[in-house]
Amino acid sequence: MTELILSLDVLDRKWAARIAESCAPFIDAVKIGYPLVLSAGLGVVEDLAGLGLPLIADFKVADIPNTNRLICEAVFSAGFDAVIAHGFVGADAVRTCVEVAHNHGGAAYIVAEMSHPGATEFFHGGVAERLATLAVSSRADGIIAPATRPDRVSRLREIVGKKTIYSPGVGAQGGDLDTVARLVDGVIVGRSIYEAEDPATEAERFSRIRR
Ligand code: O7M
Repeated sequence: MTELILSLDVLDRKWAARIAESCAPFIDAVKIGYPLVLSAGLGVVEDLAGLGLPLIADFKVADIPNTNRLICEAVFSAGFDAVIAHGFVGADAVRTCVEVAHNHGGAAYIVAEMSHPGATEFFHGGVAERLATLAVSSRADGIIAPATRPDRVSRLREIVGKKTIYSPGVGAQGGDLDTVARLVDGVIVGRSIYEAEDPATEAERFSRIRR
């Protein structure tokens, strides 16, 4: 079974809650980040908490250890269940995010390689492998890897073993749902669902990967 994670990158608090509620039966978690939190405020976490689904904070945290700690403490105090952080800031900064997450009974995921075309300028090749290795040595719960490059996901799987891989880039970015679903633990889908005329119907269609 592969999880379906709804990436709720909409800007309106009520619209976000409505989409999440209608899609809830078909998804395993909700990921929100800067677009929604900066537009609607942290109160949106309270709106979504009632769904009973894990809530992932996609702030791609990337700072010195002390600032990472402050950000992650705020994330978990707000009610999130997991945080996503960048690994290129180094082991000490990553370990801080993992520590705070685990102290709160939550999870921390590290971005290993990104899905957009420009990602190959820096994140690609050996760098992504090193970031995945860092995620393992830092005891992170898993990595983020690109649905747009299934071959790279397979390569990164060799490094992280049974650790969780969550993968964005399906649909709007061109990644193929069924191909990537076989390789990862969860697929992150945004626009293909929340921009659909009927998001719940689309979420149900995507939810075939959960079987
Ligand atoms: O399905 P989309 O393209 O509308 O949305 C994808 C979401 O995943 C969106 O929130 C992106 O910011 C995020 N994402 C990527 O698209 N590519 C990446 O490499 C990494 C992420 C991400 O979630 O990082 C944690």
